[in-house]
Amino acid sequence: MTDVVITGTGLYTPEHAIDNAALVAAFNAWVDSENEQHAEAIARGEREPLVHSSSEFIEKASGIRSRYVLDAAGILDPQRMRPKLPQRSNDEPSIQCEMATSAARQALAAAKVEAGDIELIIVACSNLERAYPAVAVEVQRALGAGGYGFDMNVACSSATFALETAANAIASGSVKRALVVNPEICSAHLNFRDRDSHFIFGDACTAVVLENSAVAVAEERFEILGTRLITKFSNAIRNNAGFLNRVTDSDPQALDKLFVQEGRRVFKEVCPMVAKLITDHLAALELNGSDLKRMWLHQANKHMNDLIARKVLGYDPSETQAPIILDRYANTSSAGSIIAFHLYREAFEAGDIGVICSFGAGYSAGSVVVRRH
Ligand code: CO8
Repeated sequence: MTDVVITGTGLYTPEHAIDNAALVAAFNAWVDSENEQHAEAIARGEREPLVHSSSEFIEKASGIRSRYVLDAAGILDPQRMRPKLPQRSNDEPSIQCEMATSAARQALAAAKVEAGDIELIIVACSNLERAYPAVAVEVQRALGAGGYGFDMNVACSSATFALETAANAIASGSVKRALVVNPEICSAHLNFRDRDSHFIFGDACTAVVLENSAVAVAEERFEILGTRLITKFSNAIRNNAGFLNRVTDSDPQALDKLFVQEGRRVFKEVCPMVAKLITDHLAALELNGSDLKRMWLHQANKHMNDLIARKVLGYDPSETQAPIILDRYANTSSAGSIIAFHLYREAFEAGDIGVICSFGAGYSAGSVVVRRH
């Protein structure tokens, strides 16, 4: 049986950050201007006034304090409230390719692997900036990698689904080295005028190098003990943007073409599903919660992570057992659990076990159990 190891990770963080206070100030300025514009209709009772957002609510309900984004100015302009990312020509690198190569170069350096030795690239994320050619093939050329590449989308679970796909390609012998990248531009598909969700997402890109252990040279490596994936259809998180918008004669600017969710329902339905997935996966590997030194969980909501970790471990996790990065990154969709893995694996010694777990729209969830060599 071929052992598959993770030998390097990388993280691209955009330069711009928006804290809750700045985000809420822009949102509230827009609310005030809308209410002023419709003051007469509101006074006649024909229209409900819009309500302010609040930094205190955001931090208390989600644990988010700030987020990184590709363009802050466009989001914070109450007349615009969406990032401004100018269209590039076909001869320029795409935005996701740039994010991906930045994170990938770090991961390759950590793994001590030359780009030319990568035989498979999977670009896995919630939103791809075009239909084709695949961003992964562009990344392959930009890095000078060999083999083949393809894109995949399983929303927030894209990273763990791609890790399983890459690990299987290595285990079957079809490739020796693979690269998984997660360029998430969540700010482009977020409705910054929706009080319930305007604070949830940020942008980032992560990268992971996986290798057949027989060819790996990096000192720090994590053996993949097993992967397990589940999906269960739900409309509670949905985005109807798609190539048929043009021909269904629906409004491509309508709000259902952006991220929409029933947050409380997602919380209630997803937490038990994820805790069961991890617990069952550990049992299949003849492990249990007490064998886990760390849980690198998807970063959507601090209370969700605390609840899932408590269900799996049997007690309240410490900050080091289930690290939180969403306070400064917010929800970066599929990149979240990998950012946690990238930033928080200090003090991991040979034999220590952890789980990388992502979950989200679909519903979908993936568990990747790893052991430090
Ligand atoms: N400011 C002040 N008050 C507010 C605000 C606000 N901004 N928003 C809501 N409130 C009020 C509500 O009006 C309500 O008031 P009342 O009680 O008087 O009716 C009260 O606060 C409570 O509202 P909620 O019940 O909505 O609040 P919750 O406690 O449920 O918290 C959360 C909301 C934080 C959204 C929470 O429900 C949550 O985090 N849920 C889980 C979300 C989740 O995990 N989603 C997964 C999404 S990720 C994914 O898979 C998609 C990937 C695609 C990425 C694409 C990028 C765009």
